[in-house]
Amino acid sequence: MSENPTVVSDCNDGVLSLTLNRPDKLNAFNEEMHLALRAQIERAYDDVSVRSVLLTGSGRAFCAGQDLGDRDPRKGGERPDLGHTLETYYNPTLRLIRALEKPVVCAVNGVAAGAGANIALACDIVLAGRSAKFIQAFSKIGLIPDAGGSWSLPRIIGEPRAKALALLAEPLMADQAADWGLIWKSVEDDVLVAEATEIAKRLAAGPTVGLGMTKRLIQAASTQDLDSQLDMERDCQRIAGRTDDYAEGVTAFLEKRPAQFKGK
Ligand code: T3D
Repeated sequence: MSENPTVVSDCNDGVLSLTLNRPDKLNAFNEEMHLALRAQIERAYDDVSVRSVLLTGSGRAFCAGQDLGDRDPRKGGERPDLGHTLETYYNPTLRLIRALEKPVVCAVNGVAAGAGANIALACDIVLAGRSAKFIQAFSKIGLIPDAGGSWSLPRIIGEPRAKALALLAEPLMADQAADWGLIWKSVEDDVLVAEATEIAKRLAAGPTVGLGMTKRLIQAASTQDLDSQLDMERDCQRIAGRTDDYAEGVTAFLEKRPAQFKGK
């Protein structure tokens, strides 16, 4: 491992903790950090000991989006193909987070701007420190909301708020983000990581197969009709009903004791 990794990882109690780690750049994404984050999420797919993921940032920010130092027009040369960089870096990571059938908890520890905000919003349970803010910073530099923002924002908070945030690029404080239902909750800064870790641990001790399918079902609901959703529930419940964790959950209920799920 590099001496100063751009993503610090640690796996404990079934939780893969990932910390974006370029604090002097407010954890803005360079190529190395893109690849490191993606590799860690791929690890979460492959490693059965990982049963939830916790994503946060080091220092005073969560993430300031793309590293604009790498996009400096004053350096000359051809104008960049940003479609290519989305296709190569952001989009695969966004797709991986959404498709991972394990819960991803995000602890937004400070400002989340541009793609940094939208990566946070792609996670399954998002907590933010009270001083954190979300900024759809794109319009300030002539870009459009990416990293899934143009899709997730109107779905979560509706067109009027999505448009105002994206067009004006005004910061949205954590409390208001929680009031609008953009995130799960806002908590005091000094308890953020502890609360998020607690949630990630609880999920890691849960019935992983059922939790994964629950995530898939809820995500599918926004793009399919009720009949398709009912069919999908039937198919997923069939699988859930055959897991060891379901047998354990029912047995534990009948024996009046806490269930000991194994994630199988
Ligand atoms: O390019 C593509 O591949 C397409 C994809 C694009 C995706 C995107 O994310 S586009 C949007 C990029 N992000 C932004 O536009 C946000 C830029 N940053 C800011 O607006 C502000 O820094 C913040 C609002 C996030 C925080 O403001 P503040 O006042 O708390 O901090 P600061 O003083 O502006 O920043 C502190 C340092 O971080 C500073 O460095 P210095 O002067 O101390 O050496 C600043 O330059 C650096 N920094 C912050 N954001 C970025 C960054 N350096 C590089 N890239 C950044 N995005």
